[in-house]
Amino acid sequence: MTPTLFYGVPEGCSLASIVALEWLGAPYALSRIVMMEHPWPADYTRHIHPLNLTPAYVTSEGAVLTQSLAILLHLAARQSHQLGYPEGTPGHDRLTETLAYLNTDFFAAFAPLWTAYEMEADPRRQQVLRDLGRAQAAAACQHVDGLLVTREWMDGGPKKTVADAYLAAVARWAEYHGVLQVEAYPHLHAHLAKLRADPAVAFSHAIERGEPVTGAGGFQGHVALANVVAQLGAG
Ligand SMILES: N[C@@H](CCC(=O)N[C@@H](CS)C(=O)NCC(=O)O)C(=O)O
Repeated sequence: MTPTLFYGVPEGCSLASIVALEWLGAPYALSRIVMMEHPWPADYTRHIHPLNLTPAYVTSEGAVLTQSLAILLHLAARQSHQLGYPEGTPGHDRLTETLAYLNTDFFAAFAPLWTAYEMEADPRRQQVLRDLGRAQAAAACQHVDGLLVTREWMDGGPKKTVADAYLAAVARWAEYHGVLQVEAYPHLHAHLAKLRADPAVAFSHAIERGEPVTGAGGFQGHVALANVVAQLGAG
């Protein structure tokens, strides 16, 4: 079957997996989840992701893979490690270290902001969470800014990798929540500008916005959850 990525809007970390698929250029399909529309489809919970999160990726063999880290490392190994490095090499170690940091500490810095975002109106608690989120996000952006002083790409290697795709997906949250000016972190700002100018990143943003897209050739269109479940042969 055509590998299929379930991505979430708005502003999902799943953007990283769309970018990576687009960079690879091999055939893939997308399936869209509007994350604020509750409840999520029962079939998604039952057959795709029991935790009701995006992304989730169905491989060409019909295996369902969840967690950005697993999906991105799976994609990084494709096509002679176009977006990563062979296991057992220093490049692979540095990439996993970078991705692990971004997927845990960096991602978690924004958790209070997302909690405030989804909270029923309670201005006092929302403000506490936003203040905490601002401080955590600022420290995380400062750290990445420091790493990028000497790095051309996010993992410090000589080529773009899935770590750059993931950074493009999650670092944008600083501005989305209106708590930081990324210009205050000049190396991070420049790196994000470089990534935003990349056709695959622009394509992925257009996909999220529901706009017509022209990709690099791999994108085979959107598929409905029911069709994916039917192809899995799930009962
Ligand atoms: N550890 C998971 C986290 C996934 C996650 O939190 N996804 C968010 C979007 S970035 C989501 O689906 N949220 C759904 C919701 O909040 O209802 C991963 O890295 O894939």
